[in-house]
Amino acid sequence: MTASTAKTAGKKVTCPTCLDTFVWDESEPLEYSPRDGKYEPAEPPAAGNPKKEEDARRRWYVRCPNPSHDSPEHHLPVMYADYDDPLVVALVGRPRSGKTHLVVAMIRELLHSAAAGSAGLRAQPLDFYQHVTFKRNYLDPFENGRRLPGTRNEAGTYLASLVVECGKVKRALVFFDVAGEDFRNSENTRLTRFLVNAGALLFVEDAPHVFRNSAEERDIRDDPSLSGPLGASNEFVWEAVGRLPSGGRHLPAAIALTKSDRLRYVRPVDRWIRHDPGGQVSAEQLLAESRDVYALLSAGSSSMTRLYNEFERCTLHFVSATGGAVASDDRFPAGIRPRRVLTPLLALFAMSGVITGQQAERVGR
Ligand SMILES: Nc1nc2c(ncn2[C@@H]2O[C@H](COP(=O)(O)OP(=O)(O)OP(=O)(O)O)[C@@H](O)[C@H]2O)c(=O)[nH]1
Ligand SMILES: [Mg+2]
Ligand SMILES: [Zn+2]
Repeated sequence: MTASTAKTAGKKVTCPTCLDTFVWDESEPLEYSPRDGKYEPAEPPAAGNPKKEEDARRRWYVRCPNPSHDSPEHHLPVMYADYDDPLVVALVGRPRSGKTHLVVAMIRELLHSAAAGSAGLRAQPLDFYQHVTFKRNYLDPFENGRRLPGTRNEAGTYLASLVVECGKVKRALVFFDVAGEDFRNSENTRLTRFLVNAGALLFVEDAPHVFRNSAEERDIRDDPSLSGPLGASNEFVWEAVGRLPSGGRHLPAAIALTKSDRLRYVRPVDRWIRHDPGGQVSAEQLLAESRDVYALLSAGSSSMTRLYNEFERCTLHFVSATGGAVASDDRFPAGIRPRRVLTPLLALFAMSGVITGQQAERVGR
């Protein structure tokens, strides 16, 4: 038994995939073989050298016992047990609102940007092999300016898992991003049961959808990439909120008005969207931005302003995942230029105790 094995023995963990809680047992570690796509019993490391044992353990997995037997076989990296239960970041928003592009842009900045570093954050993938797949399917195409497809997640699993460190805080993170349509699917509620474990909520609304009275309106209405009637009430969001534990109003919430590049000639969006605050966490700036988004939304989308009023700690944001619209060949013609995408995530981190300090304490209040 390695030192870490002893530390985690008997620990209760909640699985990010099936969300069952069970007693951790890594006495039969597995190793993943990317060639066969299989998990096989791990070679025991050379005994007596704790460094080698630790290094071997980094590549080990355990099979989730899934006590409720409701999910296909799945595995957890053994490192998972070294952390507290993860912060489950739940994306919620209507179909085609821009959830997937936004969360991919966020994770990209969290992992690789200087801005994340300047906020004191260090993030890395929790599961090496899963990350290879995530990178191939999402990060790389996004980076190369390709439009990401609409979400079809029949398993209801998380999109990505990371470990984030900030000062003394070390926390696993999992991001759930289902198809907007799934929030209205009352037949298969398994797809949205992650909401029961949500620790932070990222509501996504698209700017063109709620902004009706601009000169751009006709242009927006004719855009085939934007479905649904303008200004329609957001039943997707309310279905989701209805499933949150104890009403969910105590959970940290950020509302991202994405595709704000479409409003870049509209005041005061132009001012916000031109400037990216990077890793800065300023309670005053977040409040000023929230006020401006609120004022703009109160004309069109009562759902979002109502969320802001009802949630105890909530911030509102202008963001753009791509910096511009997609062209007919499913590419972003000028490549991707995300704007302010890290800010809602930093606000959520501040409200959920990943980022600490006096400023963080005041965010969203
Ligand atoms: N102009 C602009 N368009 C965007 C932006 N982000 C996404 N889009 C467009 O909006 C479409 C929908 O974005 P998605 O991220 O797939 O939306 P979603 O909410 O994940 O959709 P579902 O998975 O179907 O629920 C994309 O195909 C893009 O064409 C943005 O920041 N700016
Ligand atoms: Mg999606
Ligand atoms: Zn599980």
